[in-house]
Amino acid sequence: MWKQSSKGRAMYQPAITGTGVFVPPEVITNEELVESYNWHADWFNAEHAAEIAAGKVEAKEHSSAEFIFKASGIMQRHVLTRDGLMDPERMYPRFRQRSDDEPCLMAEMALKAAAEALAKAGVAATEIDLVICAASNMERAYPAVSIEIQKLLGAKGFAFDMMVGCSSATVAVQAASDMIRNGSVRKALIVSPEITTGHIEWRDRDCHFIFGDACTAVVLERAEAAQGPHFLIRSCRCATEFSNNIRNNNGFLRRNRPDGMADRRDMQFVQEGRRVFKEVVPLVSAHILGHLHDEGLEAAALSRLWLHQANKAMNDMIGRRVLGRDPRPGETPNLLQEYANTSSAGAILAFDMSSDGMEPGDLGLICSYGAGYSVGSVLLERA
Ligand code: CO8
Repeated sequence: MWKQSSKGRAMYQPAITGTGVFVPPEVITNEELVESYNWHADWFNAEHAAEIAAGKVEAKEHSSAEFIFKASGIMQRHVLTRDGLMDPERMYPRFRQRSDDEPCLMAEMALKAAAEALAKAGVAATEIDLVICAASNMERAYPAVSIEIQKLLGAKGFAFDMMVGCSSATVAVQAASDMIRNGSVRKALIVSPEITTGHIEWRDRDCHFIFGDACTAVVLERAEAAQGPHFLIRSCRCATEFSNNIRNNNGFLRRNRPDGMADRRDMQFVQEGRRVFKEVVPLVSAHILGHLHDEGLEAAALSRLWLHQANKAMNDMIGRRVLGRDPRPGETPNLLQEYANTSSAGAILAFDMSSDGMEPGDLGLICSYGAGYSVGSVLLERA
């Protein structure tokens, strides 16, 4: 299934032929999270009683499971490990040191999700000629995590890492599908191993509940090569607009700056949640409607809207703005209650877990949004 471009070169129809998910088995419920946080807050307040009394340090208030569910729709999160998180004097996960000869943690997660995606697509790892590791943070600067994954899989071609916050996976889908469309790549694998628990601030009640760990994988290839049910990639749209409202200052110049190695709050995830909510809802709604308009489609043509999993109220609102009515059950799948925000894995997780029952010709749209700001939408047609 190829056609000529205006310059006479072959163009191929890209398709998603397999997806896979790895979710770590350990879970922390809101109640457990709040219990450990409140324990930490009491310990902190006792430790700093004198400074708090002198007005030099702010006392920590208790968190609440009711607030968390009401504000976000989250009931629990899966985590790679609970070890360290429940220790009131530590409050961040403890991972074992790995030698350079072992797969890194992100690669290990990616291999698990990739195995499922490749099996569903009926593609051997050795047939892959592009690997993109697309995630909101990377375990190291170099060598690229994706190149390690390429080697562990026995894949060919080339690999690169991509960091666009929660939109990393959808931006990677645009990049890979464009390469497949123009023939420079035949089969691509996108993995999004998100170790969000490593970079949230568990000691801050404003955000300690938001994230969970997960990894997704997507296999893309020419539609004509698909061996089973698949989704044609009709088009992608990516947009970015700079904002400091979601920020993490940890980086390679840390050691070189005054106070850089201190346990500073801004070296973990920081956000102005309320502002993000207010600014991103109209941005994403307009982005989706613009994408559909460019395709000559009305929102009514969509049978599924797989949105980034950040906040249930936010997704309900985007669903209403895009569809012009309340979304019907299952139309904008919500996985937050079980998995929380898994950053760039979230929208792919929704697609993987809620695309059953679609008939050939049915349309759906994946849309991620997040830090940057960044937005990425992928219009799919069930083949
Ligand atoms: N328990 C009890 N009370 C609390 C808690 C808590 N845990 N937390 C805050 N409160 C209090 C606040 O202090 C505040 O009190 P007051 O009114 O006295 O000041 C009150 O509750 C209300 O607080 P907020 O205004 O913050 O509450 P909101 O209703 O706005 O809900 C949310 C907070 C849930 C964070 C909401 O604003 C939200 O979801 N915003 C959108 C966030 C978003 O979509 N972000 C983008 C996605 S994230 C992303 O892209 C990350 C990319 C990088 C990945 C990083 C991985 C780690």
